[in-house]
Amino acid sequence: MKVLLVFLVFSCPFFCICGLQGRASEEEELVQQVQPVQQETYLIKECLNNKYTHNSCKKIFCHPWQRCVGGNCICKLPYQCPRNGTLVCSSSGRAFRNYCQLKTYECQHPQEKFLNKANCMPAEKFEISLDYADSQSEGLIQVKLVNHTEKLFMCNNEWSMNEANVVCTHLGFKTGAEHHKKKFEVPESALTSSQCLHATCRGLETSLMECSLIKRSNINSNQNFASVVCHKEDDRECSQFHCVNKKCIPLTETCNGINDCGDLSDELCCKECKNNSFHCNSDVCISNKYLCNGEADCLAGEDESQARCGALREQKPNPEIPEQDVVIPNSDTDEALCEQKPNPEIPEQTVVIPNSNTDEALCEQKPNPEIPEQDVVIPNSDTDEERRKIKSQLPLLKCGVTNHRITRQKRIIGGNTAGKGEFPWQVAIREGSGSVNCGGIYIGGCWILTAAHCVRQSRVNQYRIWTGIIDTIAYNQEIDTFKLKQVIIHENYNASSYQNDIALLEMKSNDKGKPCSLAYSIPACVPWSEYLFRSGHQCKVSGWGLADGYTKQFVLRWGNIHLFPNCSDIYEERFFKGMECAGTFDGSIDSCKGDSGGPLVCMDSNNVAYVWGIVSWGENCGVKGYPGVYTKVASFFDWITHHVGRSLISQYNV
Ligand code: 4AZ
Repeated sequence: MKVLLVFLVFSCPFFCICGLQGRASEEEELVQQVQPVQQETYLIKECLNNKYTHNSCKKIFCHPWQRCVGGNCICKLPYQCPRNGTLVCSSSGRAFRNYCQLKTYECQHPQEKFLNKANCMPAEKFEISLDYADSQSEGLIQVKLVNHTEKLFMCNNEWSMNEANVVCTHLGFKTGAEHHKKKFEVPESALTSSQCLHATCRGLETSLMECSLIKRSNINSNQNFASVVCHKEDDRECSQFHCVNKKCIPLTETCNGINDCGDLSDELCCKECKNNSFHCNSDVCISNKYLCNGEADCLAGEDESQARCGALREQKPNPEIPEQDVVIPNSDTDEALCEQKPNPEIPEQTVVIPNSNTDEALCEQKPNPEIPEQDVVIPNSDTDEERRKIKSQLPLLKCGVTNHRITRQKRIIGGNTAGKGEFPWQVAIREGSGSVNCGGIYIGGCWILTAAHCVRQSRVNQYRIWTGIIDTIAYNQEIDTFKLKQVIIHENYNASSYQNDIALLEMKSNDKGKPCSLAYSIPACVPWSEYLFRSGHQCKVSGWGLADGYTKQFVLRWGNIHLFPNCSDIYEERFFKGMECAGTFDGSIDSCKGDSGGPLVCMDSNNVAYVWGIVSWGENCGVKGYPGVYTKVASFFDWITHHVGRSLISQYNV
């Protein structure tokens, strides 16, 4: 995408604003600069049209106090949060059972921000102010902590757009910060403080108190304090990168793993990532400090894969706290208190400073023994751990995991013979006592996913679903058979073009009154986002369809094939949105007649299987240059949830 870099620079140009205090100057004024023409190679234009933000669960995981509905993270109600957790207090002194409940309340009452963990104490305020500037939307940041009289400047080292966005959001600037550094004229006398407050935020917190805060000695950093210019909403022209929240940021700041926009929109549509940030398969850039931190940020978990993190996990104690950091005592009473409850992780001379918390919470703090002397962790801030805890308490759907490792046996077309339990989501659809005419995929409850061209509503009573089956001839006791309650064919299925070739079959329970119990089946997970897997990814197709030489098969077979790019170039006007191509370049492995309705599953980094495709059609079978065509299940996630219910198939974001 070619972009003309003739742009208006507001205030001081972005690249020249730096942290040291100095004189506010003419640079503040609107200046026009002509920059060389630059080719923007990082952004994906079609993706940008979707206007994805930090609330788009097709691109990111929702916060644990949110749910994903129709592709958007929306706030839960307090009762939908886990019940237990640490008590928290809001900025107006209201107590909440836990952090999740406060955050759900904050959604409806934006003024009600997080103040601290533990019980609420008589109102003592936490204050942030912007000082030493003419405008109220910018300045040096000063903070007064609860139970502290003095005001502290924020430390400037490691001060990034993440922290600046949180300060501005906290102060009521909805779109966060415009710049995270700017020169301000500050009298020498104001700069006497030998301490500063160091913040580490993820960037999407709404209160600075949610960030991890450490009081640091500022001796070595040369009185260098953090400043900010908050973004005021306006309708200025933007010839650089236009964030979804209308902020205008330099193109150079996109796809760098830093949330410059404040709504993440500069990081969600990236072909590649700059500055060593990590590129998720979903084309999202994440900061490399989130790699191997025990929490998946990429949809398919590749930032936490065993292959990437296996060795690292053994070496890395805590990725967030720098090596030389230690916690320091400040009062004798606190020290005495915690001495009674020795914590093996706190070195002898260290104690944590209390603010308005209970003694217990005080001693519960587990500071890192490596925080440098004179530095003090502000307890009851840093909700990241709390957020992770809540996340771990959310219900987790069991799907896509097999009890068996898939074996590689000799010989679908060019594939292998499946072993028992290797494809526990695979089902066979039979008409009466006839042979298997189509495959299907068990997705949980009483529900089977298949191709619309496999079934007719009028034959609902004739169909039988066979589960736990490998050999279609030899019936054994491990096979469960089910009659159908209903056949739901996609309302826009087109029998001549095979558009929307998808259907749901609801089985009748085999045990009266009880839900379907399938002894030998495990559901495949249903992908909630088209961005979970991309072209090139290797997936597995399985079925009882014709094999090499168009020969009939009785034992389940499977093959490794990969997702194809540019399928519309191959099948031209026959290819539609909601279809996906997969195969091998030489056509040696392919699905064929009889495999229809069956699964194409793709594995995420934890080897969890997602039903990515439903076998639909293709130009014959095994023909070089003509991969099989599959119904792209992720495109029908909302349709599926509408019929089967969200809770049954939502693996995350519930
Ligand atoms: C079929 O007729 C069919 N090679 C299924 C898959 C493919 C072709 C035909 C893909 O059911």
